Amino acid sequence: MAKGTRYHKAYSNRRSTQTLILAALVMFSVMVLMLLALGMFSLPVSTTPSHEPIERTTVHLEKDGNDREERKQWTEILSWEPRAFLFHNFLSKDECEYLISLAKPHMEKSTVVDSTTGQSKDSRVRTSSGMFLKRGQDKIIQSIEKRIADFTFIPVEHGEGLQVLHYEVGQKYEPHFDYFLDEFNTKNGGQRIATVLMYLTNVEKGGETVFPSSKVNSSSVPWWDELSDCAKTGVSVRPRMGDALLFWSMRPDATLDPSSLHAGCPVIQGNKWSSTKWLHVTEYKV
Ligand SMILES: O=C(O)CCC(=O)C(=O)O
Repeated sequence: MAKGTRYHKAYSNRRSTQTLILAALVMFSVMVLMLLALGMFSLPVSTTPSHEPIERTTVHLEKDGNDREERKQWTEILSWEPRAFLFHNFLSKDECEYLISLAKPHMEKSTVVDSTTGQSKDSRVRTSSGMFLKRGQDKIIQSIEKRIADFTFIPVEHGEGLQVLHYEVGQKYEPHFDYFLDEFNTKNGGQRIATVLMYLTNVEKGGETVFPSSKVNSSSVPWWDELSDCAKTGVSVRPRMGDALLFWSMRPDATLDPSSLHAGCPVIQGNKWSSTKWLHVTEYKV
């Protein structure tokens, strides 16, 4: 009998310990769920870009005269807010020089779009000179435009003609958005969804493209001291011949992304040549 009582006591002690552990686990889970719901606690999700370069296979490009050229290409994730990526060695040296030679005889003072009328106007915000090439103008342009479509997954037909820009010492493009806030400019092709900015020359000092509202800051990069002051807020890209910067003016949910605010910093030393491809949501008629 005494043996039976001891067994019963030990059994019920074990049961109550198990019940206590179970109750504690349930209470802990409820607390975690409540904190998650209140936004006071978050699970460890990485929101910063990895900065891990994504290797791409080396491309073999067929040049005029069946000459083959090899370039090592890789993509760097610069920022997720805005979504910005740098594609190294996107253009060959020959392609960069070709774009400059096509544009050079036709350069004119750059303009900006008037947000009330949608018309081009002269501005002190943008002091470079530039010109537009025709979409599909020749075989080399067609091959660059096809590469842009492959890289962005946006069809060639959604792109405006390439714009070639030239900045001399002191010239710049102040912070602005590439998306439109007027109805006039969205009639053809809808909103601008993304921009591909290709650097056609190196720049000795300054001339960086900067995203001042980016959540990421370039302060950890080894070349921080070489950046001009203008490029030290947010994330910035130093112009390197052949590299292409892709950034999105719209978020994946199709809303406009104000973190895509960007600027071309003043050139301090040297010359900056670049080429811009603006891509629209639907077909852009040329
Ligand atoms: O030249 C740059 O770095 C910026 C150019 C730019 O913002 C543009 O063409 O929209």
